[in-house]
Amino acid sequence: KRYSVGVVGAMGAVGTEMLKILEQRDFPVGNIKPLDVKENEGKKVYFNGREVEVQVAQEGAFGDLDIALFSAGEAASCDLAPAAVSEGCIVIDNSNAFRMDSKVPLVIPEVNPEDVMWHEGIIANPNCSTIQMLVALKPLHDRYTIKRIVVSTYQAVSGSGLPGILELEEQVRAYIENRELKVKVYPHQIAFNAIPHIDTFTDNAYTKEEMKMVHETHKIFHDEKIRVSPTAVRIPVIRCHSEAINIETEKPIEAQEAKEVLSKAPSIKVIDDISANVYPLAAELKGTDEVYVGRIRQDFSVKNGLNMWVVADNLRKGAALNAVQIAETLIKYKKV
Ligand code: 11C
Repeated sequence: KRYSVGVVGAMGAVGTEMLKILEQRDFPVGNIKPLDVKENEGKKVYFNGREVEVQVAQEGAFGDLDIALFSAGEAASCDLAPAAVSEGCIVIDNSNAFRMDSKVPLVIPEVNPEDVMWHEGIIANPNCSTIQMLVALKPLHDRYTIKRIVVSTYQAVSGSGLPGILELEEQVRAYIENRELKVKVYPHQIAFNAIPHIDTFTDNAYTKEEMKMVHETHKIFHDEKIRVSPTAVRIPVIRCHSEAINIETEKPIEAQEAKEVLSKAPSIKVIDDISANVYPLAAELKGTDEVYVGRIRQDFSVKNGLNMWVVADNLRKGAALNAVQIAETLIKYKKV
């Protein structure tokens, strides 16, 4: 069977990647329908060597689709996802709109694929920082039972879509040319800086981005007991989020054995040879699909603890790829 697939936000940073990944993975697409805002109506995208016109994402546009991959921001998802479902298509939503809704599964195919079984029309794609963290931690949680996670993120500007990328590039140019730096997307200059502030602050003095990592971990692992202590930081990297992750486990954990467990886990590549200065690097991993883990070492400050460095392409595994893998999981479980 081939499926009629819509991509909402087809001209955006993640939407572009979704189209590419559907092609690259040879997803059984019968008909592709790129959808975006009115201003982009009639623009062209390429799919499997063919030019396809962008149509307007609006009510009534979903009736001929089996699956719609949404990545046009939270407001667009709130407006259009329920309409898409009532028009008969399954929505895989990359925004924060429905992630914590108890009727909506939140899925990472390597971690909780079976959760697609109970969808009622919408399946949510987790936040990029959560996805790469949990892909890396799932095999360790299974083996050693994680009690507490302390994580600091180093997040690329493409997490804010094309405007983030353009702002960094323009600020770097302005800095070199000795012009005034214009600040629009971020609360401060992002070029040559590190900003400990992603998304808005919540009442508890953490940001929304940080709290997503707490709540989404509980929902995806089906484990409310894991304590998560996050700090999310934006850095001047275009693509690939990096994370310094510390875990404390119930069972004794030993670095060499943990490395072997990680090496055998799905979608993980261990790159870890400090004698040769080898560890995962954002600049080298753009366009990749796996979650890369390195600097795996004992946390000698606690009884059972481990430290590691985790890097993944935020637009691919952190967003577009995970969404396409959810669609593949739906097919595998015959839920579409
Ligand atoms: C960032 N993690 O890097 C964000 C982007 O909830 O899907 C994705 C926001 C989300 O800015």
